Amino acid sequence: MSRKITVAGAQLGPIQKAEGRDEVVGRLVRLMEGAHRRGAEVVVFPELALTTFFPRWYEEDINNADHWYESALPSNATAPLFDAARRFNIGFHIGYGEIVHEPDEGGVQRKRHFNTAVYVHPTGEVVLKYRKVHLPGHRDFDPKRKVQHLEKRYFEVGNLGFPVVRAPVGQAGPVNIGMLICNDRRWPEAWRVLGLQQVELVMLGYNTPSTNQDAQGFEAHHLRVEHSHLSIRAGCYQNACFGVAVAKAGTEDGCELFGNSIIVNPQGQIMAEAVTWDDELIVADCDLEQCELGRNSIFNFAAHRRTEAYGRILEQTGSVAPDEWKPGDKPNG
Ligand code: CDT
Repeated sequence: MSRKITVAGAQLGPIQKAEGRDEVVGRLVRLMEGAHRRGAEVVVFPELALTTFFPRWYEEDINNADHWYESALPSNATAPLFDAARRFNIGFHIGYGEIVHEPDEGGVQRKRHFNTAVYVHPTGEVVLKYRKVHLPGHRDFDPKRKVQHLEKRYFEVGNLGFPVVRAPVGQAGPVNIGMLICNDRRWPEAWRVLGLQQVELVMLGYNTPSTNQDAQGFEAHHLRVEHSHLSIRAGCYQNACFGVAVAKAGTEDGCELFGNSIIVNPQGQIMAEAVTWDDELIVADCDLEQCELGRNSIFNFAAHRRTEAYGRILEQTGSVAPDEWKPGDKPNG
């Protein structure tokens, strides 16, 4: 059986704070229809694709912010997306704010908020759910910032690990699917956990401001896109997988997010890239057989990984500077 699939990334232009879910879902359905017309079997929408990037808005009591989250998928507002998936026989990935009542790590049942993504089969069934692990930004209002980035206030750290599911996609039969969300793409540990499960297709959405407010010195505009692409290309190459990385882009509530969504192959090559910062489809044909080369040669993990040398990765969170070497010391201090 051929292991070829056609994938689409559906980049979104800005979603303003006042834009209702119905309007947004209409845009998503139009993009999904376009993806279907171009032969795609899967379409990937960005992180928090149903609303504006609400973590930029400070809210004293997070309980007043529940309207930004989804408590059910599908809901009345999102049902047209699920109906369209069935109509066009296309699977889709979407990121959203999730509100759920479930026990916390201490076993206490309570309301919880996550930055979540799901992959939905063309039947409308949710095949895979992932909750963002690497939450950037800060918890409290930061008066020094022009624009807040309150992901640590709005979301708990994801508690599902980095799952990979083997599920049918289009004509290709089962495909090993995994997900990352936005900032996760910068962390090689996250990619490697997916790679260790033989992931073949990584779907990821992002909302990335085009200026870095944390930069002490100047971080050139173009390097913001470069760092995003560098991370995704390296992740795909080092883990022998395809990646579909999709932005919400443009000027949203006065804040600029970059676009430049890409589809990447296991050689780390960009197969397609968005050219606008608006609603735009990118499409590529992916031969999943290409995952075999890296997986069976340079990145044959069973043959070449040396876990005995990686202890620090799990034992240590922050970096620690070494003692200074002085003349007369032994090698390595
Ligand atoms: N959404 C998200 O994760 N954005 C981050 C930028 C955060 S800037 C405080 C990213 O890594 O793209």
